[in-house]
Amino acid sequence: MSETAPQPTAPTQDASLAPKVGIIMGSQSDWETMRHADAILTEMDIPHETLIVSAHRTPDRLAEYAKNAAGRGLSVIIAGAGGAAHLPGMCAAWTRLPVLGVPVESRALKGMDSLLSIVQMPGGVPVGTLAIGASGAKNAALLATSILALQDPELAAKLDTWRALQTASVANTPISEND
Ligand code: RP5
Repeated sequence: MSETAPQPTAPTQDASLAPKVGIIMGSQSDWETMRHADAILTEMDIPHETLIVSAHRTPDRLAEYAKNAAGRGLSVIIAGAGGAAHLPGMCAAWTRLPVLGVPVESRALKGMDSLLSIVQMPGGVPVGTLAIGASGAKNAALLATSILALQDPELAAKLDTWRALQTASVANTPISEND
């Protein structure tokens, strides 16, 4: 998938290729953060789609997307937004699917506004909130992978391998800049 712009996944007749995870974001400007979720899902060979869906600029698009998500076969939605970031919460209001919220780092408040907007959901409509920025986007995709792996032994093995490689990549001792 392109590193520069989110693209909707083309409709497919093959059920195994139908998207299982939806990555939505409030604006094109969120792609720089959300592409890290896209990269992990691509690495895990998880069929997914990436779309711009704004809670306030395209409210009808959001309602239609979230209401139809479960029926279209999606299992998890990752929603990234910045500022007054109501996208994940509003998405969760329209669907029973797990919604993972990624606070995008805002210019004015460094993402604290995004984080608090997403994490402080009133009881009854949960959003699983990740860290601000690229780490949050990456972890949202890894968490989505974990959720899907509960029902998919092959994916579970792939995730175990991914984690083992990560562990193996950590050096025992730091390298001095003078070496
Ligand atoms: C939010 O407003 C988006 O999620 C984005 O993080 C923020 C700024 O959007 P742009 O003004 O860059 O389109 O809706």
